[in-house]
Amino acid sequence: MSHPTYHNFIAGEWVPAAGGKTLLNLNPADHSDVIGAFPASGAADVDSAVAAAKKAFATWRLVPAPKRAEILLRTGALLQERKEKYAREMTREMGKVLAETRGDVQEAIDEAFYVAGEGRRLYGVTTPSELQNKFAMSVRMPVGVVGLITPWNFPMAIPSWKLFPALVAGNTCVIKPAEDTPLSTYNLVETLMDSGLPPGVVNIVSGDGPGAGAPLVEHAQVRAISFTGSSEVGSLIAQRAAATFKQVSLEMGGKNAMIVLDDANLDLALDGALWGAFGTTGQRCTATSRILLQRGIAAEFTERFVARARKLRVGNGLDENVEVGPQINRQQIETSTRYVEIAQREGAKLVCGGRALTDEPYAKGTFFAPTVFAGITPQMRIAREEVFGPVVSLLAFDTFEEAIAIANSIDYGLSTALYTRDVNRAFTAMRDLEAGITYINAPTIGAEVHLPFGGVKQTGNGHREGLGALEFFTTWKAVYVDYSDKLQRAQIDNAE
Ligand code: UN1
Repeated sequence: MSHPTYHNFIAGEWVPAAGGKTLLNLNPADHSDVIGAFPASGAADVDSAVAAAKKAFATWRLVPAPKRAEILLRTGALLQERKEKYAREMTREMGKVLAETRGDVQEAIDEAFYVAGEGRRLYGVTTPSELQNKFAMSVRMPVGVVGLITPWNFPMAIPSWKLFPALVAGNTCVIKPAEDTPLSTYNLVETLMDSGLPPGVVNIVSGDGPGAGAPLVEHAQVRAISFTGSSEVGSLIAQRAAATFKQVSLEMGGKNAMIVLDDANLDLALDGALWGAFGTTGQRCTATSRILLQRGIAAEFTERFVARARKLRVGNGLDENVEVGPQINRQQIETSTRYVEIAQREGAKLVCGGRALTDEPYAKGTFFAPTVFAGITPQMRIAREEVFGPVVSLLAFDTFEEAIAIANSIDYGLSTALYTRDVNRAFTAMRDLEAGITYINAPTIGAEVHLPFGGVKQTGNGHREGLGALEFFTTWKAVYVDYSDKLQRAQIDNAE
């Protein structure tokens, strides 16, 4: 079967990888459906892209920020027109159901409109000088050429979280999309170009991590790296980027807990748990992967939750009746399978699913049955390590304090949720849960673009996307203007 060949996008031109190699982008619901061949880029391609970005920076940084923002405004409007087409293409390359890929494109639209408003803000600070007739202010400057490395689970939303704030601030970008889902990044960049973005301001280098990501991280001309992906890769990136003193923003794994107290609205908690655990086939860094149940409701919750998990319709995400799409690739199926084995060896009770689906109509894709483990203890690996698949663990607890301690007893700290009607406990949880995000009476997934997104502990290195993104993509400059017409020595001439 024939399929299109895509190239890298460098200095506004489509160019094949210097080495001529390609990687196939497959539909995870049907691996015989090839979306296209994408470049398997290497260091030479990264060099060209960085050179183009560096050249474009000389002029892009001087474009007034409100003008840069207008391009994003147009991008948001064009994405609205293209939403359905891009969502369908995203489901074909990534697998998640259409309602969710529409949401993914919508998240990029939201980000475009949110960040476009920053073009007329990008606030700095003025402050009095300690000297007379001297003016002091701090202004935000672009960082320069930035490298963006994005994951496959939010193929358009996450690139938009990084590209748009980087651009409004005056940076130029080289983006390396995940090799499983590059098309959605192409669609996003195509829309930016159609909105009037000058050539060279955004460049795409496709390929895998070792081939294309590593040279970007190590490149001397790249001033910052923004990465979303696993904690394992994030740690490697931080170490390698340290050699050239790059700023690095890392958004990584999670093992997100939902706590359900005895007084919770159980119907609501069940809806939330099902969506949090199996939405996006569990492949969100915010996915609910631990459900902590207070003893009084644990049995009823478990029974009702498992009954509903069993009934979830798994299949091709383009079918509007399907609720759970495939996993992205064979490697993820292997990870889910391995964790099922680990959990069973540890004594966890498999109550639903637990295996790859290989019979028709699943034979050509990479599907995994929605999986529930009960009887989990907090020390088990299944309760501590990220699976990134449709696998959820149920743990029982007695007191609220115990639940908070269990929720906090892991190395990650991205998202958390509490279901209760007790306002005192809600506020205590907001204060005490060690996580970048806490939901009350809502599941662990579903962050909005204009709030800070990111986590603590091994989830991140202190940066935030959304509300925090401009902090990362700008650097402060302090400016002093002395209008006294004489030399004034700070700390000396004004001293007693
Ligand atoms: C991710 O899984 O990396 O909050 C991002 C959410 C989405 C973003 C998830 N808006 O679940």
